[in-house]
Amino acid sequence: MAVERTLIILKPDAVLRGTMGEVITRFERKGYRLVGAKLLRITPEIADKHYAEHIGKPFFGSLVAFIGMSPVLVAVIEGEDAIAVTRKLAGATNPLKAEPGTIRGDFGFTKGSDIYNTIHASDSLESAAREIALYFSPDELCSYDEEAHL
Ligand code: IDP
Ligand code: MG
Repeated sequence: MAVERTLIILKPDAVLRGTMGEVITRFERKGYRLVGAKLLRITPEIADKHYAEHIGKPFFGSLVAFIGMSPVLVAVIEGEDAIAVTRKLAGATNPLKAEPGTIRGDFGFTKGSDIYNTIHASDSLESAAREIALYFSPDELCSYDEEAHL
């Protein structure tokens, strides 16, 4: 398995409910490293780029409103097989269907048809590269000294 980088976004429900630290802790416990992180607000313009594949879908308007309702924490996670494992740790898109023990299963909730699912995680090598470049310049990402890996 290769060492990969993937993008996560701790969505407004994590920021507003104060669960960011607990979510980040799960990645740290798993042995993954944070190689970049920043708070920013996802404007409709950024949302159009980030969620381009979903433009026109019935939930798109509520998704843009949700993702922009507060600042979010965008971060890059690095480690072995990080893209697939991060998706597994995140759990199913719908928090009511996500397994207990997953981030969305433990922290996510719904209100009617609105989904508050706590975390975004890139779904492939291509999306990870595209999404990391959308939020970070190369000099904002830190490499760890190989000898310092535990
Ligand atoms: P993913 O985040 O698990 O990859 P996607 O299908 O790519 O799921 O959808 C992107 C985001 O759009 C979801 O995380 C969720 O916030 C929102 N979303 C997806 N489907 C629905 C829906 O049916 N209703 C409301 N929001 C949705
Ligand atoms: Mg997706």
